[in-house]
Amino acid sequence: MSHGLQAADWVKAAAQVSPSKRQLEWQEMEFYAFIHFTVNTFTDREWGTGEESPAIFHPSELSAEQWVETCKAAGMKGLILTCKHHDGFCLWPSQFTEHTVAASPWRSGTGDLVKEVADACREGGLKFGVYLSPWDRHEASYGDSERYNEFFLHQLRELLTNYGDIFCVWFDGACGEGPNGKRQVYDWDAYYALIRELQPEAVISVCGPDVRWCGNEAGHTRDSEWSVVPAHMQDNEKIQEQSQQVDDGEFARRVNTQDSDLGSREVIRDLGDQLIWYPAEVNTSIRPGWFYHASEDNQVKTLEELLNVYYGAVGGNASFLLNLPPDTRGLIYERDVERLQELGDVLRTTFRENLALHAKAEASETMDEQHEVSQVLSEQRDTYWCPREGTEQAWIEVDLLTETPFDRVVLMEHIQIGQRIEHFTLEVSRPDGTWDEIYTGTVVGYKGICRFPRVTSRRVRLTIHQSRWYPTLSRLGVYLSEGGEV
Ligand code: FUL
Repeated sequence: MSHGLQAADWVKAAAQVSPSKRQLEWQEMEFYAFIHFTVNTFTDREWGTGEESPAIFHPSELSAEQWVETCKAAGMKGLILTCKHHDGFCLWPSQFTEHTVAASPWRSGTGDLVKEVADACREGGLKFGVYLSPWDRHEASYGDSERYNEFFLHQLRELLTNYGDIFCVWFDGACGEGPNGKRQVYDWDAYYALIRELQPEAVISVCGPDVRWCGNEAGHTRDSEWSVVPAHMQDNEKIQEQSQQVDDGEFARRVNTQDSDLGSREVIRDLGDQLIWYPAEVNTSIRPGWFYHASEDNQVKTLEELLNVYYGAVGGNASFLLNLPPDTRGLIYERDVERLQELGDVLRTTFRENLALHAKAEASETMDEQHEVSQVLSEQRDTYWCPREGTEQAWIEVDLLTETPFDRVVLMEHIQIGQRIEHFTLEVSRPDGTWDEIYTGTVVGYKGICRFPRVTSRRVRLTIHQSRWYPTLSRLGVYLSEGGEV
């Protein structure tokens, strides 16, 4: 064992790696939108060349309010806008390039789409985030590393000072320059320092230290998504290598199955203190492409597909960033709007009533009075149950007081002090006093949503078979989805 640690010590050390305040606040958002919109919307492409004329950017009915209302109907808590995609066209009138909305006919060249969206978000109660593509196919200084870094910092400063609070700065690892293209060395440290200075609450995602890209764009989620992972996962070079490098229309569907385990004991065993809190975000589009294409109007993801990604991501210790591409009118297309409303309705109905709110709970053991097992039934976020330090196995039994039908159990760890649960089962009692296993799971983390066919029972028992040092639980909720839900 490296660093001279005993087994119990390295497990204990891993159990105590914990999130920053900004990571915690971001995690609680759970579900939020990506909006991909730029000249590509009008050229019907996924990657622009950088040579598009700003004259083509002319949405006829653009309404940021409609975007915000659609996100809210789906139950989302925030929105990230592609302020500049790889083609370099800026949705705000940047002072550092001519290639912006100011040169377009939209709002007679007086528009500022970043402002319209930021204002609509604030008005509607959504948090606002920015996507600024490091790869820029228009900007002449791209590849002249120092000059471009300066340019990029200027653009960042504009976005981080003129549009109120920003919850996320999303840096894409994608680059299609290829081996013979321009080679730009990004000054990540300078970018991060500026973000920390101007928006200290913002998380920096993907090519950044706060939020980890899940590794695919297909909506594929891991069975065991650890937030505590090896520090080398933060390596931007590696993230860029895994990111999109050719516009072949295939990348968004590809899944790399080799990296299914990023944080089990086997993976972290010899890493000593080289572990970090680096939670996952699952990003995918509601359609095959990231930008709007009329030809994809019939390929909007089904409610079932969206629910599967939602449960895999939000219910699997990750967040869900779902892309909604506005069309050439500047509106989210009717079919997508309907689908998002359906999704929000189903989620609201399912999680409206926690059937365990007035239940009675009992645990195998409890650390002290402050951590009574009844804490898991309350909706309060910062109270939690735990057994004594060093107890890795424990159980909690919840008595719903009456025979109750349900098909979802929500578990939440108190991740403020770390992620610990490694293996658990759920059982329900039969009237004759015996128990039936209905679910077996691995990690929980911030939130684990267990989905299973409807059962009717009075008691549900959670058994934690393995955890790191000692488990914590801040919530055990019991829910019933409506008949129509998958
Ligand atoms: C990719 C980009 O190349 C796509 O165009 C899109 O922005 C997606 C979110 O990231 O890597």
